[in-house]
Amino acid sequence: MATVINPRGQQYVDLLDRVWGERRGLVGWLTTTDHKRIGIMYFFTALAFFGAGGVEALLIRTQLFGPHGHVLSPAAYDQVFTMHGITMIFLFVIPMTTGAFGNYLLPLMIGARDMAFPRMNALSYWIYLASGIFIYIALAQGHAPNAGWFDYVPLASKTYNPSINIDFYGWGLIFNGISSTAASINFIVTIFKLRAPGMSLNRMPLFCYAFLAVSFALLFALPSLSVACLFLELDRQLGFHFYDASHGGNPLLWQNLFWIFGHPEVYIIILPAFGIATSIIPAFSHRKMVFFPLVALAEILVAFLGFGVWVHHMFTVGYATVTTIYFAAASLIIVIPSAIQLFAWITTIMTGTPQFKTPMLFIIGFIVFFIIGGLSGVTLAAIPFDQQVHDSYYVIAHFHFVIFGAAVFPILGGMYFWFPKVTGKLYHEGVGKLSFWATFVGTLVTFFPMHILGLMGMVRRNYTYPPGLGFSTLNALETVAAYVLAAGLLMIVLNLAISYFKGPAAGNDPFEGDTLEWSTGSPPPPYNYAVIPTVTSPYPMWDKQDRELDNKRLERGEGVLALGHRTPGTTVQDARLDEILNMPPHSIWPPVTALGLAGIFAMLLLGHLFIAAGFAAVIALTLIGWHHHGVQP
Ligand code: HEM
Ligand SMILES: [Cu+2]
Repeated sequence: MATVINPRGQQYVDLLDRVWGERRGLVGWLTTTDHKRIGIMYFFTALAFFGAGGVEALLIRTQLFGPHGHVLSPAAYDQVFTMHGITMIFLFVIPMTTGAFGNYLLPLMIGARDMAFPRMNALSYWIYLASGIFIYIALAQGHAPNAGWFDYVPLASKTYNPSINIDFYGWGLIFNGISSTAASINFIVTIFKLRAPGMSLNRMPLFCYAFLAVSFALLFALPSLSVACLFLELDRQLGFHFYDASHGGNPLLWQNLFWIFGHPEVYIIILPAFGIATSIIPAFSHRKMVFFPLVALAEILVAFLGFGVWVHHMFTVGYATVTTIYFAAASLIIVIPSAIQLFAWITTIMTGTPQFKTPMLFIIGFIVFFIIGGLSGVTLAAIPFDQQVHDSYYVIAHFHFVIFGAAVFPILGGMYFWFPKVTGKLYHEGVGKLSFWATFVGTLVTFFPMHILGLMGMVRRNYTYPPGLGFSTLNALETVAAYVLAAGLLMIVLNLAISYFKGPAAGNDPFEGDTLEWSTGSPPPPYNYAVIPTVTSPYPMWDKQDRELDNKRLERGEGVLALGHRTPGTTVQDARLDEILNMPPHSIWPPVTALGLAGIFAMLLLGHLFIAAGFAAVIALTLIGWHHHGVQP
């Protein structure tokens, strides 16, 4: 909206700047409730955890470079691979997609001025940060969780793991889950109630459908993990017997509760990647996405069907075939909505005029890795084959192609794609392409040979292996490739960091995107849009007449809502104007509440239940202060 037509329009913009202007300095970031600033905080925090998870991955690979590695002791190795898994999944990939991309882009894409619950949004971030620090204090003390990211009992029980390691896992994940649950509620209400008037559900971008599916999946999956961890801590700290077979409990209860969460979790990881892909492909193919309604439906179906397959992680526990066969069939059915999306992406590219700039290259990489990971996934749904390769490197290969290849590549492509929007600068295209090829080749060579090692019998989670089993050459190759991959990732970060300071100006819409965020400034002003945008199709940015109409509306002061922190509330299906919502400005309550919660979990970890109750009282007081302000929470 940089192009203001007349002085009257400029007056409205000045007023909006005064009303929505952010506080400066550290206090400004500490008390912000602006979704863009919160998105940026999520981005750098998740990037730091990606760095930590990456260092852990390189430590693992260096230890496995050759037989009889001595980089890590067996005990240290257990902590490192466990922390690698926990970090990459709970502290990097989900906060990066939902926390950073979702937070920054979703309100912009639906034409809103903020998320529905701005202070709760800030709270989600501060809890995420606190829970990440909580878990990393364990590593700093040398007591990191060490029973793997799915933490099976009885290995994780007090009997076999008497120290505090597992308690950091149990309480840390419950703590972290509060952040994701609050964020999901925020996304669902924002998507259903804050879309710009006219953006009916059939005009909502596919990116938003992916985030709607993710939010519902998180909301329904997380309670299973939280209950599982609570039972674990009751067993460990208060001597209950939920998982203790010798006292009538059942260790398989943990596996079922964990994977009822765990499998939907993998779709929670990949669905935002689908959303990013559906944003980048139309822009660089210069055409609309084919089968739009089917792709939207497929995104939701993937999340829904993902709740019915969890036992495919447990084909070796001895369940009857009548049980496992259902889960095998259900796992194969999920291929259908995934394939619908795959063919829609490929058809859109092939029937458009594709331009292979860096963001698009990462999406091509994503499609290649999604196919490789998807195909190995199909083989793992075949029970007899799975029983052969369960817990081997074949499984490690499979999920790294889907989680790293298919989930992280769109994140990397998205970083390049929206960098100009967030910073107002262009990145270096040549270095961008180079960083893609290093990352692509590094990923392929790091993880593909793992299929072969798995078929040869190399099992996961072993800190070393003897010579003479034929594992050495492929492991050495994988380790070298992992360093090439790391170099590629570093090149991306450096390219964007240097371009932030030295890059040429990008303008509002350097890639001719189709969604609304490209219609406002780069970076967007704190109020996002001077005029709440007019929307008449799923491709609002390509509806030039509507964008011109908005300029005219600004001159007339229509839809400006400049009196206070305001954004329109609209009806769920047709997005007809329903009410004007008053949004809270900055607030100190979210970080204070998160600090109180950290106090509770620290005391639960140490077994000081009464002090934990004391912290709960403090939080009750902050919530009274929080609700004292009579505006949106
Ligand atoms: C950056 C490149 C990466 C490399 C080189 C890498 C390498 C590895 C290796 C070698 C293992 C097996 C350790 C063992 O079983 O002994 C592993 C496990 C794992 N990785 Fe990665 N990984 C990378 C990125 C990621 C990402 C991005 C994610 C998720 C978003 C991820 C999630 C996991 C999980 C969940 C495990 C299982 C840990 C466990 O057994 O508890 N990895 N990784
Ligand atoms: Cu699964």
